[in-house]
Amino acid sequence: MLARTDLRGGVPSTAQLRRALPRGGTDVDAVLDVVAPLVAAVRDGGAQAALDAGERFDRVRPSTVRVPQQAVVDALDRLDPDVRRALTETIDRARRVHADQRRSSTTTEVAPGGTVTEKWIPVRRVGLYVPGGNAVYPSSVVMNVVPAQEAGVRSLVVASPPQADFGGLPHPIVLAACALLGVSEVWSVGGAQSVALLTYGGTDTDGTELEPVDMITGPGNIYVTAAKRLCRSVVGIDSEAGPTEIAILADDSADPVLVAADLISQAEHDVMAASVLVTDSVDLADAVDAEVERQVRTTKHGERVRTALSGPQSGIVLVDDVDAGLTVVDAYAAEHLEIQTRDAATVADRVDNAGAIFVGAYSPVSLGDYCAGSNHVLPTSGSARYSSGLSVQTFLRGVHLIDYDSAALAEVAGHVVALADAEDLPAHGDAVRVRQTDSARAGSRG
Ligand code: HSO
Ligand code: ZN
Repeated sequence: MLARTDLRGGVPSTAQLRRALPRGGTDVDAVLDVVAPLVAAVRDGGAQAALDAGERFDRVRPSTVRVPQQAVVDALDRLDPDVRRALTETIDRARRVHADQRRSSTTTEVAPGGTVTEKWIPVRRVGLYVPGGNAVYPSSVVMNVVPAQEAGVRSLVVASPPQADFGGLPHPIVLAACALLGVSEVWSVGGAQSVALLTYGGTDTDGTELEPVDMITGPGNIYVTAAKRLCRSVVGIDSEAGPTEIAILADDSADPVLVAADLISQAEHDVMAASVLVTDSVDLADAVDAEVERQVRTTKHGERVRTALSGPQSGIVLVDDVDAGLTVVDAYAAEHLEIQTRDAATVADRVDNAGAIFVGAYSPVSLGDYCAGSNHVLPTSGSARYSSGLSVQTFLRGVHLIDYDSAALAEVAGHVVALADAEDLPAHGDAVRVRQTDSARAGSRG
């Protein structure tokens, strides 16, 4: 089922690797024409336009966008106790990891009397999108909300698609997760219209104001991603999330049963999901192939998994050795990378590009999806080469405070003037020079 790419006999260049490696990806550009008028309609028509779009595309129309507080409380009351305990543990672990990411401000005395302080200020209001679709994702509520809260974001709204089966409210497990996290503002709106409404705000059907946000995070389908691309000049966005990916770097010490299970686990998300094994062992490749066939027969979403694993985005890459494998996984820059080799921690330490790295046989991606304490909103489609997963940092802005006294300014004034003149911007130099004359300073004080 898994196609093979044979890279034995020397590691190709990064450019060749990028062409040779299996990779799918969605064509967001292709839906921009459909999404742009929808975003414009919601910008101009607010909540009514968003609800109209939901009714047209998803055939469900909640009476208000804002979910009544009582519905959020009720959802938690009805939550299965096992799921409640699991979510509580997930939240607790995620909080511990994300609390450690908080940054304190730094002050550098650049010269006597001249300091630059970098202060970290949380984004004021954030919209967190939680998709519906193939699965419900209360875990994604946790992964979006916890870093925002730990960063000190004071105003948070969770938006998730209305479900016809639940009276036009988002899925009850999503609502229950919001309640557990102390999130009281939830909007029942999904898809591209959700991103547009978060961006521009509007007035709800009962007259309540729906305040626009400053930043939107969270993964969604191709329409959500297109809307994020269109709205990103007005709001901040975390990233354009593509289908989920797992790459596994394994040698002959790996257990094919575990490797196959992990490849299947992420393929379960989506027919476009990518599962890639990179190995220097043909025996392991053969064993994993056989194991995948065996396990797919009994897994619940077998059809979806089969489609994902046999797509061009999935496969097995054969390499000469683990060193060559490291070059391959760095070029691929997977959202999730598992290291199932001898001395896995040392090998993991040599990886440059991955959204998250799972070390050894007992750290599967599923653990990170739910309960490791790490974040599962991670860079996809190779963007791990230059970006990171969601963290406290996502929700903070570093602002410089520049505080020089007159002596400190005088000391460096000549350099400012020289650079201003070199750039033919003499008024810049004058703004410093004018502070150097006693009369000007006395005048400004008087
Ligand atoms: N693997 C997904 C996250 C997820 N898995 C949510 C299960 N639920 C993307 O990192
Ligand atoms: Zn997952």
